[in-house]
This record gives sequence, C-alpha cells and structure tokens, in this order.
Amino acid sequence: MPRKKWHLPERQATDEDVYLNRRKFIRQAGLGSIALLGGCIPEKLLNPQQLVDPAKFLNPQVAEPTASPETAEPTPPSEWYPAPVNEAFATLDRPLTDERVAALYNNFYEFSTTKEVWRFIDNFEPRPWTVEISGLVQQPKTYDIDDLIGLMELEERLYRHRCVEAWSMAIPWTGFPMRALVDLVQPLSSARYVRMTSFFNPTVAPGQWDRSDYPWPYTEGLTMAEATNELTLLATGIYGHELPKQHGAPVRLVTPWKYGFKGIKSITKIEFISEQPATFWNSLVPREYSFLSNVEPEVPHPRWSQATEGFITTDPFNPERRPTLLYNGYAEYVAHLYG
Ligand SMILES: Nc1nc2c(c(=O)[nH]1)N[C@H]1C(S)=C(S)[C@@H](COP(=O)(O)O)O[C@H]1N2
Ligand SMILES: [Mo]
Repeated sequence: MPRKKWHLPERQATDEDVYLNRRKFIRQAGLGSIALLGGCIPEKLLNPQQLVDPAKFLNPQVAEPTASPETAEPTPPSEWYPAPVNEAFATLDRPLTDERVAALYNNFYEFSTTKEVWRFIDNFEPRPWTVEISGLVQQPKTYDIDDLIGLMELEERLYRHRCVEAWSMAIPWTGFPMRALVDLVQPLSSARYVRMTSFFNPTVAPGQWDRSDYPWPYTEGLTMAEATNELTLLATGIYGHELPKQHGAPVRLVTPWKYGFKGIKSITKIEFISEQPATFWNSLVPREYSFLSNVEPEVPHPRWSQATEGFITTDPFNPERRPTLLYNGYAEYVAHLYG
C-alpha cells in the first residue's frame, strides 16, 4: 500500500500523546466506554491533533483506513444538481460552513467513532441502493433511489445543523420534503410514527464490527406531525451536488430543529407504524438522548450545557461561540408541535 499523507512520522508521536491524554482523562473521570464512544465528547476535550481512531487502541483488529484524502472530494455534478433554491430557506443568520470542513468532520459511527469518517468509507457503495417503504401505508413499495429521486422535485435549502455534542454548522442541503414522500405513499390513519433504518453491512462498515454491542442498524424515528412538518427534508445532495458518502449517501434525513443524531444517514427503510419506535441512541443511553431531542438551550445534556455552541465555519478546532437558539432558530415552524 502506498504511504499516505497521514502516515507522516511526526504524527505518530502526536497520536500516542493524544491516546495517553485521552486514556488519562477517561480514568480520572471514571467514564466507561459508552461515555467515550457515545458520540458525545465535549468540544473542549477534542484535540486538534487527534488523527487516529481511538477504537484502534481498544481493539487492534480494527481495519486500517481504506480511503485516500481524495475520497473527501465533492462528487461530480449530475443532472439533478444544483437544484433550485427554496426562497424561504435561501439565507441564514450566519455564513455557510466551508464545504471541505463539513466533509472532513462527520459523525457516522458505522465507519468510525472519530470525526475522520472519510478515511474509513472507501468500501461503502451507495449505489445501486433501494429504499423500502412499508408498514401502515396504502402504497408499500421498494424504490431504487434514483427512481425515487426522479419522482420528487429537488430543492436546495440553507439550514443550521446542530450536533448534540455542542458544535454546529450551516449547510446547503438538496433534497425533497418528507411530506412529498408521504403524499406519494399515503400512510393509513393508524400510522402515528415513522421509523427509518440505515444499512447493516459490517464488511464495509468497520464500526459495525468494532462496536458489535451497539444496536445496529442505526434507526431513528419521528412522529407523523414531525415527519410532515415543512422543515423535514430527505436530503440527497449537499453544496449543490450529490451527497458524498460521509454525509450519508444516497439519502439521509435532515430535521434542523433537532440534534443532528436524529438525521439518520444512508436510509434503507422507511416504515409507518403505530407505536413510538426504539431508536439507536435512545436505546443505548436513554437518559442522554431522548426520542424528541429538540434543540433547547435551557435543557442541558447530563454531561454538558447546551446554552452555547461552537459554530464551525473554517476550522473545527476554533469554532465561534454562539448562543444556542430555541429549536435551533426554527421555533416559528415547530413550536406548535410541543406543548
Ligand atoms: N446512520 C447514521 N446516521 C447518523 C449518524 C451515525 O452515526 N450513523 N450520526 C448522526 C450525528 S450524531 C450527526 S451530528 C449527523 C452528522 O451529519 P454530517 O456528518 O453530515 O454533518 O449525522 C447523524 N446521522
Ligand atoms: Mo451529532
């Protein structure tokens, strides 16, 4: 294998440092592996030098990175992109995050517990891909993703993006409203929730091997009122082109008034059901990740405040400190859903 940029020798000492510091912190704080790997490392503990997957030290069987830095390059444009901008979501109160920064700083636990998901995602093939629509619905059907996109009208929207870990970005998504899909498939009146399921394939997703104790596949859920809210988007693109793999190709959920983990990536199944579904993070750590998980500055995470956030524009390690907005600034669209 050719030597890659991240194999620069001076980084090795740094990796070890980071590992030792991290391990020291864990011991001092008495936190278990869920606390470390729960998607929840507070920003101040992130080290800009952190270049190695901590899971590697916990389990020497972890796969070597398969990606090259080029993997993080934007996908080529296609006939669907760029899509027309929805005028209601054409501006924001902050600049957009740099595309490259967003592509190199991701949460996607199927591939890595670090932010360097792009390094581990080469073997993942988001096409061909099908999305099963099933459950309490008049028109159940399994769609090829490109056939489904062809039935929908794509649009671009600028949204705030707020992770429960207290970092945030501003992202131009392309996609279609989930409401348009609901209109197409016609759920029965007995449908009260939507459950979405990601893929399960440990041969391409090292995180599904390393954390075989996690409740894979990743699942998420919304109430029908949330699913049909004007804001709720099924995104197939970002920054005016197709989604790169690390952002959840070929289709992922975007619910900008909720914490980012609700925005399930690489969806394979959308089911209409009558009872509130179990979801990945809510099953794993229910007291930290509620089913609703709306962005609320006054409601702290059990291990850190949510009153402010680190807004990332050009440098994930020097974010701009900003006050958290109620419902991430989308109260006018969603406040009526919550009493
Ligand atoms: N399938 C899947 N979807 C996922 C995650 C994940 O680990 N697996 N992480 C979530 C979290 S915590 C966040 S903040 C967002 C990050 O999306 P981005 O990498 O496109 O910014 O994806 C969410 N969707
Ligand atoms: Mo997140």
